[in-house]
Amino acid sequence: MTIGVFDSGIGGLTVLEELLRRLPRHDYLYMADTLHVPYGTKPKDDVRRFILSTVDTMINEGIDALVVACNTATSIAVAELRELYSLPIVGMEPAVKPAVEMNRATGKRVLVFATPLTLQQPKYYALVSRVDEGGIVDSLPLPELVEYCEGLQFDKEVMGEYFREKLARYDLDNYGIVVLGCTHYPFYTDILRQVLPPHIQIVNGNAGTVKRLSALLSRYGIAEGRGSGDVRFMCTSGDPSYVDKMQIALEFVQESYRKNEETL
Ligand code: DGN
Repeated sequence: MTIGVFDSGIGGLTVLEELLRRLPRHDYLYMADTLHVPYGTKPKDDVRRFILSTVDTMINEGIDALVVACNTATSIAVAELRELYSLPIVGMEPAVKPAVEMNRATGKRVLVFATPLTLQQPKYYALVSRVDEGGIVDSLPLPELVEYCEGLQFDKEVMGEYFREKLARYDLDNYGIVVLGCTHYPFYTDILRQVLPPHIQIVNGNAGTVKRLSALLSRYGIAEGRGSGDVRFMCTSGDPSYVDKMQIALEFVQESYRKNEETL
């Protein structure tokens, strides 16, 4: 039983880390669409084509379930993928609903970070209008962040400055939660922790996705894994140095999780 995990680049590794921790008895194929990363700043129709072609390659590799570990790809193509393939498929959803619920008692606002393409999609509008009765959700596109992440730019000074600039126009006292609505962004949880006031919680949708996958596998009768958490890495450009980079990046996420259990 192999679970396919797909992203434009290394972002989905933050989801893979959660999968390996929660569902260690499955094996994994991790696929990055390195020919086309980043997705979040490209035209929707192009991104849709890239997604369909990359998932097709993964299906041909023999996956038994698919995790679309990319918010941008989910908002554009998850419905179409479910029509095309009969295997269990789960996608990402920015954790707006739990954030709104968590903030109800405090009366503070919620700030969602995501790619421009995710924030422009009807799926995102539908989600916010469904859960944000009090009008407390604000959204901030971070168009540069995926490329910083792909370039392994994790310098505290450089990235701290980047976030401070993006947040300069917000009165952060009014906010209680920041939602990371792109799977690349949890790489920056530690840096954001230094930039944001201590009362602001940082949440992402990774645990929710893994829970939905677990439930879906049970429904398909394939919850019982017989694997051992093996991971095979692939990328659409076939570049072996990118495979090395994915391995290093996964170790980075696993190490951050161990250091900082409550926020990743
Ligand atoms: N990890 C993708 C996401 O969650 O939206 C990034 C998309 C992109 O390539 N910009």
